[in-house]
Amino acid sequence: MRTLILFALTIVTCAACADEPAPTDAPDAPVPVPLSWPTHHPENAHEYADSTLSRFTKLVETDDWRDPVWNAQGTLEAEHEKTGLVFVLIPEGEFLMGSPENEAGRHNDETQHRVTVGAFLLSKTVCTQAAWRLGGGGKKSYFGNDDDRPVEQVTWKECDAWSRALGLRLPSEAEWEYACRAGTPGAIYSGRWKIVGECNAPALDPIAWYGGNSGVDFDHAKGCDSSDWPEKQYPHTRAGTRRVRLKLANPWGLHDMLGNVWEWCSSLYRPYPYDSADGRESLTGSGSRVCRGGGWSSLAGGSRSAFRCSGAPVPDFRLTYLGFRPAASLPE
Ligand SMILES: [Ca+2]
Repeated sequence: MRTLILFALTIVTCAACADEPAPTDAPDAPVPVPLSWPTHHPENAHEYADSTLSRFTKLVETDDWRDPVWNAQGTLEAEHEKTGLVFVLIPEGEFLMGSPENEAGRHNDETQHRVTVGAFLLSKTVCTQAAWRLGGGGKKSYFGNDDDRPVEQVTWKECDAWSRALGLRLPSEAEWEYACRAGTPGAIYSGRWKIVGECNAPALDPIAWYGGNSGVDFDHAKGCDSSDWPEKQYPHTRAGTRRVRLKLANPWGLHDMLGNVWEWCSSLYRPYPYDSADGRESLTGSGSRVCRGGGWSSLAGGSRSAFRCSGAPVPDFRLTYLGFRPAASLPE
């Protein structure tokens, strides 16, 4: 994997977000336990299938989950007890995976095709150092001793094992891209996608820490020398990971999908079309696993929703700009 990977992200800011859940109508049917979240959608909330809502209810009634609420983006979320990570309920749906041939920064392994994704949960942030420790993980991060920074220098096997021990899992690359896009068709989930320089795509700045801005007001003693990075959006000389949630969330409430650290996916890297049944989701299969989203040292072109990083051999691959974001399945 190149140290600098080009990607551009588009962030969508959420308009007209509800400050708090709208009043809910009193349900007529008996409710098994007191629910703290409305069973009717507040204004601007996302539409979930009734079956998804009932499976989410079943999930948050277990001891492993707490505090379900509608968030400011109109999606449901709940906290995972053992790690303190908050997960967003990602609605089921279909999307166009990949990128159009005229997208700036595009690679030829991004052929567009339609993919259907079932409802699942995905952490609002990448796994932090605090969550990694709470979940039983050992000391790993180069940019360590900061609870709110991403865990990094973690291998795919470590992330997979850590997740499954906690009832979680890694997302597939289809789930990851679907959640990253959050309904947006463009290169990134914010504004207009334009690459001005190798490390300069202005629309990334509100949503992502990438090579163009990751050293601005850098706040960790172990910064890496960024003085010779090309065509930076802002001048900086030391860079590294940044605390999570400092940039705007995507339309479903997920932070740092683009930038900060790359994120391991469950999938083996194979050509499109994506097919979850063709062996690429085998947890024991050999080959490179996909990582997504770009990191703090990425070029603008590498920070796009559709970008696939394939240069990640398993099992020993670990980098200071590679972490992960756990997912969870809904109960049947
Ligand atoms: Ca990321």
